[in-house]
Amino acid sequence: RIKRSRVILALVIFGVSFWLMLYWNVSSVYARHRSQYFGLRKDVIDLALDMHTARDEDKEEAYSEAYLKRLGEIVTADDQRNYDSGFHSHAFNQMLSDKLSLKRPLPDVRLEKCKDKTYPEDLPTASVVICFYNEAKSTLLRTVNTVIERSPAYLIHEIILVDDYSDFDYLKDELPHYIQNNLPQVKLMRTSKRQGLIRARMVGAKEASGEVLLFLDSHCEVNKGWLEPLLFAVRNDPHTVSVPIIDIVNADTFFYEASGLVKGGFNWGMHYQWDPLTQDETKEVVKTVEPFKSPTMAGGLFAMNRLYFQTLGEYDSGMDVWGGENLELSFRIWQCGGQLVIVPCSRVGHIFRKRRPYGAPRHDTFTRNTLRMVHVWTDEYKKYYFHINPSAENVNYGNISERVYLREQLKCKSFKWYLENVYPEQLHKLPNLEKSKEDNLRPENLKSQYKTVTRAKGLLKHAGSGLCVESEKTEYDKRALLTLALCNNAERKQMWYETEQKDMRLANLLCMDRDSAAGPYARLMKCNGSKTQTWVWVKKETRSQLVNPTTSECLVTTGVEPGSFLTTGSCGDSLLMQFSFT
Ligand code: LR7
Ligand code: MN
Repeated sequence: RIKRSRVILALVIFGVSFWLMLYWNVSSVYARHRSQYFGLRKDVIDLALDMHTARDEDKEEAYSEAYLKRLGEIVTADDQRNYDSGFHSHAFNQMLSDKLSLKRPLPDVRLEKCKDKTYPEDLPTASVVICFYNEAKSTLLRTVNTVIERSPAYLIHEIILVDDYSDFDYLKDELPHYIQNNLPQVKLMRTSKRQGLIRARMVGAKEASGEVLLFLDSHCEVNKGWLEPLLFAVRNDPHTVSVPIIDIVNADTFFYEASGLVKGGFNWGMHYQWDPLTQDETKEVVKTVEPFKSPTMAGGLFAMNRLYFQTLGEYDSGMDVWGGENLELSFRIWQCGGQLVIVPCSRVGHIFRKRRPYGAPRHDTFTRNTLRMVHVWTDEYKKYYFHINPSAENVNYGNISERVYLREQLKCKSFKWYLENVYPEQLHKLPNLEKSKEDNLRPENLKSQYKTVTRAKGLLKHAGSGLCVESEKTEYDKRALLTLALCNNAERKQMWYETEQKDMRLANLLCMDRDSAAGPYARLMKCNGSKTQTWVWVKKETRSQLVNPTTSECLVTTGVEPGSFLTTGSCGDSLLMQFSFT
């Protein structure tokens, strides 16, 4: 008898504590997230959180432009204008950013073991270098403020801001005053003409006098304990370049989200990509929280011994504005005797946006910069790049003799050595030169830099005819038009991926695009996050339509027989506009 009542008692205690724990857990997660929006009006916070959970739970309306705009409606007409112009100039929700505290609390997303790790006091000092071009004031100051707030003061030798000849008035007038009056650690420089981020960083690095250079983008938020482990890795070996885990600050909601354990790679289009760690590697990192080797880095956020940066040849000053410098530096580090590591205990948030809101003086700086890199560093392997990218052969990339000379002077190893020793996975992914370019266009070569999470995958079926939307050519043919055809589950050119970025990707490769400048029909284009590639499902009573929120037009077929083309038009009740995603 006694035994039985004890069992019951134990069960009751277990039950009660289970629910308490669950409640405590859920509510503390909620509280933690609320605190990110500290200082905002309650209704604004609720909406921002709501947008998040809605997106996570895959609710329909959640990601539509209209829904996001409610954030503007809740506040004032000024805010609304701010909201639109903010997206236009910065490709993120500047209105919300302006309302958030410059030092809002962030969730401590570090691995448990990182939290009680200690570092020696004699770490090298850092010169933090932040370049910016037309950055928003709040995001720029938040970057600077979090660095000041979340770093031991004695480790910050200086913070160097390099204004890359921005046009915005507040950056020219207000910012210098603000810095002078409030931020004694900060040195503000301005280039005498637009240099692009690569040369602007070199300008900042020349001015620096700390032991370690620490580069950041101008829209970051450093998190608790970010600095010490980065400096520790560089102190232990001056030829080690250390990179934090780059967490995600959502461009729409400014929600801070932890990134998983990944390392840097690239594909043969020479785009940077994230590679997941294997299960064993993950286990090891969770257990030891030690830095782990990475074949490449994303480019914007890293710590490097200043003298080593110089002797290794800084950057290629022939590279313009944006792109390519990250792989160039990564290859150079590895091939010339250094190493690149990701430091799991260091966390820095970065605003990932869907497009770059600024132009470049030269047409396609990514291709030009990449060509310079490819010709200096990749030896005979450049044939793979050109096989994937034949049109790059005709692009002018200027004179690279200085960089070739640098490579000789530093006695750097071959690209073959790099692949075999640092990125062996990539050797299994060599394009087959015997096959056509098309056959080689595997997903990893085509995926845009704008990586995104798939929300759903399936056939896109026209309700009236029961036919499915497919590419008139193959799933990887850029510019191909979209047509109706008999549905076939096994056909790659009918398999659509709906992503978190609100685009529709065929075979997860190219995006449905309705750029009226390209002609009257919908077509496939390289994914670039632009408005003409944004699609939202609107489902009301009997309607189920795919709408482009910018133009408020609906996807529509021009006929109901196979071969009919797809275009867009004003939304209405027509059967030609009814689609389902199965
Ligand atoms: O002409 C310019 N002058 C500048 O000073 C253009 C840009 N900039 C500044 C800009 O204000 C920003 O602070 O340079 C910085 C980087 O520009 P972004 O934020 O537009 O670039 P990104 O974040 O899209 O690009 C990533 O790849 C770039 C390749 O050239 C750089 O290496 C960026 O630093 C890099 N960002 C990161 O690595 C952060 C993590 C994102 C990822 C992946
Ligand atoms: Mn950036």
